[in-house]
Amino acid sequence: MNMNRVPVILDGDPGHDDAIAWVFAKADPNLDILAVTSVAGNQTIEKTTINARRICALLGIDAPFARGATRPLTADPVTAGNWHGESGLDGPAMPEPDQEISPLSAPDLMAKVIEESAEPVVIIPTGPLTNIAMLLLTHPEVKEKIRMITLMGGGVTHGNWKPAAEFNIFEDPEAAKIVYDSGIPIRMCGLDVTEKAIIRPDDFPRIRAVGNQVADIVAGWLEFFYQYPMAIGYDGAPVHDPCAVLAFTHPEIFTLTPYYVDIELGGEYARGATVADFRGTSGKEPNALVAETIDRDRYIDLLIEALHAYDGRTVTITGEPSPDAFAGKKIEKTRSLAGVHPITARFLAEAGEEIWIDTDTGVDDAAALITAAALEKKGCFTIAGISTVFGNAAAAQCAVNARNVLSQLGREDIPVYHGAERPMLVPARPAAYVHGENGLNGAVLPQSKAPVQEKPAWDAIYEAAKKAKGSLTLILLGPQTNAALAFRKYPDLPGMLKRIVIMGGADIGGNRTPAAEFNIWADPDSAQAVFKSGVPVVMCGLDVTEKLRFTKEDLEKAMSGESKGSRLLRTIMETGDDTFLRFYEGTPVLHDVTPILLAAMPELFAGEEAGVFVETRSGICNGKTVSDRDTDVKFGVKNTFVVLDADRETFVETVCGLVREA
Ligand SMILES: [Ca+2]
Ligand SMILES: [Ca+2]
Repeated sequence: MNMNRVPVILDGDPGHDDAIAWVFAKADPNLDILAVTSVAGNQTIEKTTINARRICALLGIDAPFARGATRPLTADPVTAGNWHGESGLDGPAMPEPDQEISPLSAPDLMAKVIEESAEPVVIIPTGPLTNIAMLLLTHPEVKEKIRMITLMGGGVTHGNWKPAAEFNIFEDPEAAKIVYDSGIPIRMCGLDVTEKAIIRPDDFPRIRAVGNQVADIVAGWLEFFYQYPMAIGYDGAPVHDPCAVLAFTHPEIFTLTPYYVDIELGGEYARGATVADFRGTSGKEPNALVAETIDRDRYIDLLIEALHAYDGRTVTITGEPSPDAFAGKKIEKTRSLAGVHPITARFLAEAGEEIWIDTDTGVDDAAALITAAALEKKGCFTIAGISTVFGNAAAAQCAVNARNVLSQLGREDIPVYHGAERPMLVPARPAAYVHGENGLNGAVLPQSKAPVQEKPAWDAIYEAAKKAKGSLTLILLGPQTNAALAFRKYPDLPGMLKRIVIMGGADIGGNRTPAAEFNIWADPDSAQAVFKSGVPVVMCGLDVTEKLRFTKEDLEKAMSGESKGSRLLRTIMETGDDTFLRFYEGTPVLHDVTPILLAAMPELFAGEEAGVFVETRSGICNGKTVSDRDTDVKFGVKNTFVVLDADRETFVETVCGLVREA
C-alpha cells in the first residue's frame, strides 16, 4: 500500500457519471477514500443513497458512508430523470449494499474524518454542493484542513439545464456561492470540459474487453447513459463527473486556467450561472482553476487502466436490472448543441436597402460611420438618417461628434437627430475610460456647420420606417434606448422594420462586467425591449467583435490613405489623448464596424439562431444577454441571430479598403 496516499471524500448524487468517477477514485492507489456521502440531485436522496451504497458494494469502497442533504439550502428541488432514468442509475443489476449508513449527517461525518486525518483532505463533489456548503457553515473549524475542492459543476461558457446554468449548480446556487466564496482552492470541471469528456459507442467494446465484473457493469451503465445525450445531438455520452477526480489525479490531461468565478443567485434567465471573469473586469483574484479542455484519448486509456484495478473482484448480484426508461419511447429533445451556420434568410435584407444608424459616437462608432459612408458609395445600402444616444459620452456630445464626423466625410447632407440622454432606469455611466472625455479619444474635430435636427430620434426613426415601407434596417451601435422609446411611443413601428442589427451583448463573458457587454449593460431594460420587439435581431456581440481585432499594422494600413476616411481616422487616433489605443494596448477592437459590414456583406459572418433575453434585475448578471437555443424559449420564437464567427482576414482587409475609399 502507498503510505503517502491523499485522503479524499467522495460526495455525489449517483448517477452514472458519479459512479464512474468513483470507479476511478477507488482504483487509484494514490487516493485514500475517508468517507462517501450522498446528496439529492439527479434523483431524490432515497434513490441517490441506495445507488451510492450499491456502487460502494460493487467497487469494494468500505469507507464510512453518510446520507446527505434531502434538498437544496434554500432553492426548490428538481431532479434529472431524463438523463439517469427513474432509479437515478438505470441499467445493469447491482449488488445489495453491504455497509451501514452512519448515524452522522453527511457534513458531520465529513468534519469528523477531516479532523481525524493526519493530512489535509481533498473533497470531490459530483452533485449539487449542498453538503459541502453545510460542512463549511456548520464546521468552519475544518476549513484549514481542506486542501482542495475538485468538483463537477457549472460551465463558464454555457449551461445545460438552463441556457446559462448547469444542473449541479442550478439545483443549489446558494450552496455553490458559499463554496466558491470559501477561499478553499477550487478545481472546476464544468460543461466547458465535461462535454468534451465523451465516451462513444465505439469505445464500449474496449471497455467490455477488460473482462471483469466492474467493466461489464460500467459498459452497461454507458449503454444506458448514452441514449439521452445521443438523442439530443452528442456523439456519445458526456461522462462529466470523472473529470472532477482526474483534474486532481491527472491534471496533465486538462488545460486548467485560473479565473475568478462567481455564482448568479438572482436573475430571470441566469440564476445558477457560473460567471467567470475572462477579461479581468472585476479586479478580483482567481478563486478557481477552470478545466477547459481534456485529452479524450488519454481519458479513455485511463478508464481502461482503472477498470483493470478490479480484475479478479467479483461480488454477488441479487437485484434485477433497472427497467430501461427509454425503451420503446421517443426521447423528448430538450436541447440543441451549439454550432455555427451562415445567417438565415429572415435575418437578411435585400440589396440596396435603407439603413438607419443609431450611435453613441465614440471612436469605433466613428470608424463605423466612415465604413458606412464608403459602403453607401458602392451602392450597398442607403443611409436614411443617423440618431445619437448617450453611451460612450453624454448624449449632447455624441450628437456633436456624429455631426463633426459626417462633416469631415463631406456628408453633412445626412441628417443627425438627437436622442435619449439617459437609460430607462439605471443611471447613465459613460465610458470615458475607453473613448476619452469627449468620446473621440480627446481628438478635436472642426465644428460642423450642419445643425442637429430638432426632431427627436424616436420620431425620426418612425417616419423613416414608414417611408421605407418595410425595408428599413435599424443599426444600433450604442445603448438601445432610442429604439426602445420609439417602440413604446409607436406600437406599430416593429411591424414596419425589416430587422435590427446591433453591436451589443455576448454569449460568453462581458467587457464592462464579467457578465455584461457595455451597450447592453448601459441600459438593460431598453435592450430587453428591443429583443422582445418581435423584429428579427442580428446580434454582433463580443463573441465576434473581439475576433476582429485590428493589429497595429492593420490600423496603419487603414490610416495610411489620403481619403477623407483615412485622414479622419488619423486625426482621431493620433491627435487625441491616446486613451483609446492605450485601453486596447495598441490593437483595438472596432466593435461597431462589425454590424455595418454585416449589413453589406453577410456572407462573411456565421452564427446561430437563439431566443435572447437580457438580465435586468439580477445580482451579478445585469445586462447579460442569455442565448436560449431551445430549452426554454420564452418569447415562443428564436428572435435573434447570434453572430459568433467571421472571416477576420477578409473583414480587416475590406475595412481597410473601405476607409481608404471613404
Ligand atoms: Ca453527479
Ligand atoms: Ca458604440
